[in-house]
Amino acid sequence: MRKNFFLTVIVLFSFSIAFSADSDLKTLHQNIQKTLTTQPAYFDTAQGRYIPACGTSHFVEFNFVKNQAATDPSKALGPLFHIPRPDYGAISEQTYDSPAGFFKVHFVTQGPDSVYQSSVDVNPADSVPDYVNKVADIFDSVWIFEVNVLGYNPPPSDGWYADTLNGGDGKYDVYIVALGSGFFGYTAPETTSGSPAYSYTSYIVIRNNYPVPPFPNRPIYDNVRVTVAHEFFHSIHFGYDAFEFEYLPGDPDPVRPYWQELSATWMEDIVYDYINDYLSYLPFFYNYPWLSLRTFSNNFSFPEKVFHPYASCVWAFYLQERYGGADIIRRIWEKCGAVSGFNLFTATEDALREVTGNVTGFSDAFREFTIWNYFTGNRTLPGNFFSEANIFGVSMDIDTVHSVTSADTIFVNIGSKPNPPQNLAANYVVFKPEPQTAQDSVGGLEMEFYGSGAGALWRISAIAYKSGFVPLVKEFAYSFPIGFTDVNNWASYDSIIMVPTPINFLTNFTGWQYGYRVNYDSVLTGPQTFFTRDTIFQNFPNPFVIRNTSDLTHFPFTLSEASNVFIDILTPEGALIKRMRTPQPLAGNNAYKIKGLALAWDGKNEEGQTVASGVYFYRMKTKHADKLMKLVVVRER
Ligand SMILES: [Ca+2]
Ligand SMILES: [Ca+2]
Ligand SMILES: [Ca+2]
Ligand SMILES: [Zn+2]
Repeated sequence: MRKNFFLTVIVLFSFSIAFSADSDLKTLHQNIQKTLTTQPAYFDTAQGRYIPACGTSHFVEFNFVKNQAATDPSKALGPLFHIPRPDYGAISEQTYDSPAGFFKVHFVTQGPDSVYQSSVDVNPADSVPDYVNKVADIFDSVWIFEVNVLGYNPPPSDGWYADTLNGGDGKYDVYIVALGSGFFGYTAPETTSGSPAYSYTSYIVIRNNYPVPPFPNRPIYDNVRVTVAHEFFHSIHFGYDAFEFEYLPGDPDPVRPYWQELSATWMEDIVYDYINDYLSYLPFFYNYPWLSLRTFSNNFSFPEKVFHPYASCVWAFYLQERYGGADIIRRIWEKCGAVSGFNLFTATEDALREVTGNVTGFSDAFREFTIWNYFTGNRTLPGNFFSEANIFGVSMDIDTVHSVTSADTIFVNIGSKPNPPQNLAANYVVFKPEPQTAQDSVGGLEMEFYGSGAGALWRISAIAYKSGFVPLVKEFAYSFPIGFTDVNNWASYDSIIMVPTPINFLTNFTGWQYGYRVNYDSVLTGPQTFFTRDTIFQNFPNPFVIRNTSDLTHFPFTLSEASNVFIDILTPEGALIKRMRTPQPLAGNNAYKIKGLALAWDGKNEEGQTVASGVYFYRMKTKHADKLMKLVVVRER
């Protein structure tokens, strides 16, 4: 109560002064409002489709500018300076509290902001348009998923600030309005929640309609679902740290919340695996392998930069699928929230070292990520790398393809690459072995790499790949400026791919040049094996959301030799719910990692009943592995 009173006084005080003291801020706010209500969707001619996005970054930047002004005494702007939320002008606003009680939905049934099918009120017939009911249900469902199931802190409540400013009460406010066709919706960070100071309250604005086009042609509520899953994750982000973005003073795009966008786009698919909206962004990653993970822009002259942060959701997918499930992303966000402002890279480093027993850090993970990215689209290798790689529709753009015979030496000077990789990006250079005789099919490739820039901190991979088989991956031994590796038995592979990546955090987005020398050597022979032991991975999707009787969760693994596979699903107390085993041994030296190959469970117990929502364990055994893992079941109503 005391906190309530104290903060309310500050709001009123700063509000009255700030209004006249900082007209710049008001102008900036008006410009953002204009952008959000008028900007059309970008039309991507290559894909032949419109690509709407999220408007949140505009308000992230606004909040940052506002906060800077607030700490400048000459601006006389208090930290609680308040910009009005969306309103509906002369049309009187209606509100609807979501059934689970988390949200207050603001809407109108007349005028330009009028909701989709505003006169349809049958399911339920409660004098609230069905669109509003459905939006509220989806918000409740997403809150339960992201907060209760995945374990994130709920966004801080705005209940303590003045009634005229907080939407009416402490419920989280959602405003349904007409937006420019460029936007699915946005989330606006608003005011410090007090503790810590960088934890912010927020509100969400979503569309009153999702017309096709420019929005994807699918049931309208699927467009609402991905929007809500994405935007509500932003409101969680602002609760952890409203300033968790890279800031590059003087840059045309100084505020770079790419981690918010990539993790929110990833979250869409964690909550609603079947919708796959993220696919439309992927060409802006895979066609531009040299662009840094830290790319961010609002300038549509460079659409690849505008959409790159959304497409970078693949980094979050990699972290999730490689390091034991969705928890790794929450761990990173929790660490981001422990330090005011941008600390993403140390947060990621620390989270990775925790979950791998200090074996893997950021640099190791990023190098491996560059390998996963090669095996996407038409290079998908079923059972390996991204579980949805086959639907990505794109594979990594290749810089150069060199054919190599035993007589050739491929030599490329430093400085000759048109698109060398920026930091946290890569190039893909392919060498095609072309042995001419039986004699020179024995032997392998000798590879040398020349790196420019001691600051590049190069990590260089070699992938030896025969189409359809699990690739052999090696890392070059590298000490600035020279690295080398060998690939034995070159005739065993269709291609040997060199993947150089500079893994540093310098505020320098010039590409790092490199060169190389590659030749055949007859002495490079010797056997290679792919799997030396069995590996059991996290089930996917996890959490396992059961909406339909056909929904399945999959249990991926690899086998070094032929083996039966056993799975027991258990309650947290250890009671057996369901036992599964393969009817006969599965082949060895194989990966069983994708839908159709991995073992699957429909969520039913031995009696054929779908189990209740909750945490379960599964024990999975193969000839050479035996592991107890956790899984979460969520039944949707
Ligand atoms: Ca409120
Ligand atoms: Ca999916
Ligand atoms: Ca932080
Ligand atoms: Zn977003």
